[in-house]
Amino acid sequence: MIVSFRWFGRNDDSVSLKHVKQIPGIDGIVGVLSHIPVGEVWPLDQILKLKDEINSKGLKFEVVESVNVHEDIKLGYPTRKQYIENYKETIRNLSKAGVKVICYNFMPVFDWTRSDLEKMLPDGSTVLAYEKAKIENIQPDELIRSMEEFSREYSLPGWEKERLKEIKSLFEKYKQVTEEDLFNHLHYFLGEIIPVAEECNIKMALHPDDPPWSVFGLPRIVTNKNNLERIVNMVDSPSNGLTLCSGSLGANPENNIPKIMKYFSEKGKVPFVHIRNIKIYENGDFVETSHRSDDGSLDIYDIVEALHKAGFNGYFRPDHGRMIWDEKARPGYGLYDRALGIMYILGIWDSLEKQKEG
Ligand SMILES: [Mn+2]
Repeated sequence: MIVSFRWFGRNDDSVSLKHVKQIPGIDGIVGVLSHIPVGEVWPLDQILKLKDEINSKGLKFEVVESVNVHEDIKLGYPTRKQYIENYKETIRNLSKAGVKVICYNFMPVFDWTRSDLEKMLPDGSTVLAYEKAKIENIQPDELIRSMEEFSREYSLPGWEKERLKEIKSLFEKYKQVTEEDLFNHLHYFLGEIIPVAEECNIKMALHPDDPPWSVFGLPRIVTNKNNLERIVNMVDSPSNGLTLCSGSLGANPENNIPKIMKYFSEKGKVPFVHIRNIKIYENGDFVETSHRSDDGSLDIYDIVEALHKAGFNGYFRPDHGRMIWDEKARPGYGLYDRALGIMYILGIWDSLEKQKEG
């Protein structure tokens, strides 16, 4: 298991690479060029600059998250052709810089969705939270305003302003799009990009929808084991893989996360894993928690054990963390709790390794 840490770049992150390097067991950075508009090619010189900066601190740069997919591709518009060509070019450029895994998602309009970015837990920490009633009763543009208000000065990944300005017309466009249409558009996209990724020795890793159900009536398909299976079978290639994210898939209690992790890892379809715990309430609301199994509804021990049993040797990162010890950071992406998460997961992993030897 290769330990990595998401970092948004020196101008868009409160955490320094120097501090990341001090996390025990850390191997590399999950990087991004967040200022490149969705649909445009990531320029090689900028990728190489980022790589040099990361490498100069003794960290590797082998995973990227996210190269976002233009809405015209998800909508299946004829204009997708150019955006897909651009995407291929980005894959080629990333491979020239030594990147091995690209995490992406296929969620219409909204990336991850929460009702609250600073929900206080009983221990006084704050976390991202999802209250169903709040989401059902809020208009999308109100949600965007409140997300912006709480995002501090940082850009929110997947909530690019230029895209969200056109929110109303996007909703109109998706009215015609069924889940089956979305599957077809994903299939077309994979058919185009996976051969390029394969040539470049890059593994594409599709992230599940977060949360794994429809929000605001938009279609969502990356939500459960059956759909994941359908997607990895669309194009049969080692480059057509998944980012299995415990906290995203796990928000639906019907998704058995250890089983899903083991099943797809054994098939060789999991180049990248996100580990996060959440506490799910009776009514389906959830809050993010510390990684510890006792603190949430997911058994992180079982999840790590499932990966260990499957011989998982891909990249992992702690997903979100709580905001603790008065840290001021991008919601979900402080240093302290994510570092604690890594230590918890490595503690489990190391003891499993010892048991194997013993
Ligand atoms: Mn995730």
